[in-house]
Amino acid sequence: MFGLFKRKKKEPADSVGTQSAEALLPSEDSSDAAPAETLPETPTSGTLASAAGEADSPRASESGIEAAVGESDAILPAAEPVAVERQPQDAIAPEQEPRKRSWAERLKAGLARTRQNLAGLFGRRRIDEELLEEIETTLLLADCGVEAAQWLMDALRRRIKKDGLTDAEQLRDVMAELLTELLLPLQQPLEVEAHRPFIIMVTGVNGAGKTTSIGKLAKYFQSQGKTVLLGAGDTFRAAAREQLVVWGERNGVPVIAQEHGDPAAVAFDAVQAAKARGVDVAIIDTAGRLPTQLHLMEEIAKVRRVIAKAEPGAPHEVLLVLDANIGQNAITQVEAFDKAVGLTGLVLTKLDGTAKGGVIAAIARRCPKPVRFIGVGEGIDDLRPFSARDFVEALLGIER
Ligand SMILES: Nc1nc2c(ncn2[C@@H]2O[C@H](COP(=O)(O)OP(=O)(O)OP(=O)(O)O)[C@@H](O)[C@H]2O)c(=O)[nH]1
Ligand SMILES: [Mg+2]
Repeated sequence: MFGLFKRKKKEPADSVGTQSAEALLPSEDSSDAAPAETLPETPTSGTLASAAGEADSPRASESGIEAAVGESDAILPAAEPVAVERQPQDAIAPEQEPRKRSWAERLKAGLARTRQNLAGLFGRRRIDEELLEEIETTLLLADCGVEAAQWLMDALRRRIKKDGLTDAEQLRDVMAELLTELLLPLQQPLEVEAHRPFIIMVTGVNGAGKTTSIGKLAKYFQSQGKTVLLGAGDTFRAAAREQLVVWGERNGVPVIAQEHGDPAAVAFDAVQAAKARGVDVAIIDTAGRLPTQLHLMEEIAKVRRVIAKAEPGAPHEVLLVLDANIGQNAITQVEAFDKAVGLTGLVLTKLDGTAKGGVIAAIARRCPKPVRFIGVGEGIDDLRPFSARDFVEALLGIER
């Protein structure tokens, strides 16, 4: 993966707006995905305006969209070579570990910090007010947010009273039960049977893991016997298109892209192609954007409207990809993207890293949306449907 980004940086800009877009996208790297509020206002507001201007060009206008689609200049079937030089294997090779850790091991490793903090509290000691305060602090430090921490503590106190609990060791199972109760409503697997093609639009801030998740989703749906098509709706950077094309090749699925398109036109093309080819699932990538970049939020709302023009009722799923490491900023992102595009589900990525895991509880209390998938790595198989029970077990270190 890293190699891909290294190369991307060396490439000359080869599409309209690439340079300005590079300037406005703060980082591709997850670790740099700063919280929206803390990012300085971009010094490139001039280039931002020009990027937005392109998106609003007559070519992209909703009235002119049919004409624009007719001009589509690149429909890239899976095996077809593309103009850009790359080495797909190198670019998206998963970790070269002798034995790759299992899914559960990686999730557990990712949540280790929170688990260890909680484990220290559920040891041999009596339940008292001091312990309860420590548990609450640990929940807050684990990104649960005030509402979820409060909800869990109230429920915990009720259970202690009701069941007459005295020993801290008894609290681990109670906490597991309460957390599962809190998270279970978010466990709603994505069903793609209802429509054909089933159109998925993928949104999120820069570097959240959208494109990587799309690559993994393509594999996931194929493993379910579905045919898949991808739409390269991140038209800001040529490298973004290339990245999706590589994932398309890796999965052996077609990628709809345009050399000089705008996001709405590409999305329209992708839907049309999905209908014409009779594929089961079309997944449309979009460029990363911050909720504070209002014109870009408007642009993505337009992409959604154009998809609906191409196929009434679509998109059938609007996913927000969230980096699990961003803490309470996740709430801001869910609310902002929901307002702009009407979210129907979330993908939580990077749970294999330093994520504390509690953010999912915060989402459950503050802005509940189905968590369709969670990601625990950069490899093609590192995405799974969210299971509240598995997640809680990994978080609390419960073996079954
Ligand atoms: N460890 C880990 N890394 C991930 C995961 N998902 C994505 N990444 C990495 O995060 C980085 C950004 O991923 P992308 O898929 O390019 O993110 P994006 O949201 O498409 O980024 P932009 O298009 O630039 O907005 C890449 O280095 C990915 O390999 C995950 O679940 N775990
Ligand atoms: Mg991307």
